[in-house]
Amino acid sequence: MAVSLSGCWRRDAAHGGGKERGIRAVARRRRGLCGSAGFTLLELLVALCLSVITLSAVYVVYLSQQKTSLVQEAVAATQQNLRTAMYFLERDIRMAGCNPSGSAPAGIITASSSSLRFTMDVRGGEGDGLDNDHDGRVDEPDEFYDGDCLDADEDVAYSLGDSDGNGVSDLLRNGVPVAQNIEVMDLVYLRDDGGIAVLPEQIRYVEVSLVARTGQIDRDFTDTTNYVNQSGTVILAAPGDHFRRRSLSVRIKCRNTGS
Ligand SMILES: [Ca+2]
Ligand SMILES: [Ca+2]
Ligand SMILES: [Ca+2]
Ligand SMILES: [Ca+2]
Repeated sequence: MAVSLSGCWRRDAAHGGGKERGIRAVARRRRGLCGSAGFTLLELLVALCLSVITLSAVYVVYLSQQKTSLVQEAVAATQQNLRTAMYFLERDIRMAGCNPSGSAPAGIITASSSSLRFTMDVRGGEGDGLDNDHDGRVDEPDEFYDGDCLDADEDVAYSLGDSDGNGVSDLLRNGVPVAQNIEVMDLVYLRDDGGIAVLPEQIRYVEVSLVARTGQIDRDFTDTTNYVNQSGTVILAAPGDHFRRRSLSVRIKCRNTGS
């Protein structure tokens, strides 16, 4: 009997054990199903870390590109200042001493390595009612001169000065700024044969060398360049600061002066 009961218990136990295994299997399958539909905490943390790393990399690239763009804009503005300064200087110096009538006191008045003043007769005859070129017709379009250097823009002086008070010199034309942040203007005067002119009336060429700099510093850059003129003379020794600079040097021929 005992053996029989024991056998039933084992059968029941065996039967019940099968149910339990079935329940556990179902639970495992459910857990499996739940696992495939969601994320574990570890997976979320890994995804979060990857997102932070990716966003950080994107932000660094963005900052780098923004800085590069700002530097390029500053350098472009500096180059534009340089071109503007040279445009004015070339335009006016070519006309220095212009004296079609032969009676105007036109010529180079003062010439130093950092400033220049000259006169020319290029205005006044257009509407003065006179036949300035003595060809029988009064006030023609090409009758621009009148034998004096007293009209507007006939007495021109170039120098450097800090017109806006930002600590950097600007190119001044008759005291009026025409180009900002021109740090150096170096002027060399030559005779017609290329030798150094020692008198204003000898000046046939003016070698103009300009150095312009950016308005803001670039902390990742240090300027170690020695800036020289066409003769090789240093006009600005390596500043060692964080401003970017551009230079330009041109030999300008004075059509109306020199020997
Ligand atoms: Ca006239
Ligand atoms: Ca005339
Ligand atoms: Ca005149
Ligand atoms: Ca200035």
